[in-house]
Amino acid sequence: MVTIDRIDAAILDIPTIRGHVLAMATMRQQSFVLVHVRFSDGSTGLGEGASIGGLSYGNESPESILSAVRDFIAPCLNGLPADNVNGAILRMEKAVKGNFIARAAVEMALWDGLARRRGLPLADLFGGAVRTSMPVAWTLASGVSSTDIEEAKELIAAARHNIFKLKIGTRNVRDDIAHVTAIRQALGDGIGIRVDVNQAWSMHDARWGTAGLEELGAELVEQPLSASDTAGMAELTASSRIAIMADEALNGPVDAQALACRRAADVFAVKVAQSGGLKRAREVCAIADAAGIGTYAGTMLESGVGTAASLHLFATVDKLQWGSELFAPLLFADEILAEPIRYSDFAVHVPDGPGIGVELDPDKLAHYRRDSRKSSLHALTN
Ligand code: MUC
Ligand code: MG
Repeated sequence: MVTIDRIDAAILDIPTIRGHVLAMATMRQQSFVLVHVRFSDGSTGLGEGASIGGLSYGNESPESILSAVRDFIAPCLNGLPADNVNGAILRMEKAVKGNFIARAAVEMALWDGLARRRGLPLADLFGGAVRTSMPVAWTLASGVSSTDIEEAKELIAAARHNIFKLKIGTRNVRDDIAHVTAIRQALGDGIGIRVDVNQAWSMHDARWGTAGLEELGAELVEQPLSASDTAGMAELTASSRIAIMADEALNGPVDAQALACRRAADVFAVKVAQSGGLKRAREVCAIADAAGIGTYAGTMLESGVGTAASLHLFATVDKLQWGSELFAPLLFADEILAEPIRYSDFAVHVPDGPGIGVELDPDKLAHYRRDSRKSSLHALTN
């Protein structure tokens, strides 16, 4: 029987191509935790966990993810049967509460290892892909309207993106609406405009904001209110023509069920990391589907490793009415994969298997790695 032999993890810090201005933080770099699992037959699996803006987005940081993986998850999984990913998930959920991103990173590496041993794309472990590519939005978040417009025009001309998510919530509502209007007018019809408020609005702001956004033809507002304000989200969903999307409020199937019961969103931003893993993200999609809520493949701004795993999972879901925002590898100043994920024709393409279908570039790994512990570095590159 093949067993889980060793789990290593390391933080990589990679600069972004420009400041990424979100309501709660401005990112100038992203920090990913890469997880490498070695199995007793010599096979390996790769996973990733990323948070956004340190602890300003949620309750996990790169450092907490690293510690959870190394100090708590690895010891409870070592020696378990490698092919029983469901068993490992239960063991992790029993031993480690919360820490969804950390658990998801390890689970990803277990699925990747299993798929590689079987010589299959990871999507096949979830019943097979029903799509080989998906629409991919880009986030405009330079903080300056004219820079965002220039950036969007270049991306449209390159046939890379025709859906844009605008990060708002740092200004007052009136100025935010002026910012979205300027971009909408400059880009014209036929271009999808969505906004992400990252919880920055009060209910009063949201009433004005959603009305203004409806008027200018935006399609969707993501997490306008605090993640804890389910009643407010339900009220907005009932009263707005523009779609209301839950993001930070959605941490796995239990939240999905609660939001669906209260009809507190039109759309779920389903994130593998935030859901607690690929399997639980698939369950979130099933709840959305059963409740008539649309799905959107979200990101925690992962590198190509986490992005590839998400692509495999979202390739298998029946419906993906709002496409994806699996663009993050393009937000970083450098590529850590040996072969980058392909973006063309306004879509992102699912990498071919086995496993997640991508490999790390060992030189990039060595370059961006935060610590210099050679033992882990060796394990991550072999
Ligand atoms: C978020 O809140 O959705 C996703 C895309 C992006 O630019 O930021 C993330 C976080
Ligand atoms: Mg969001």
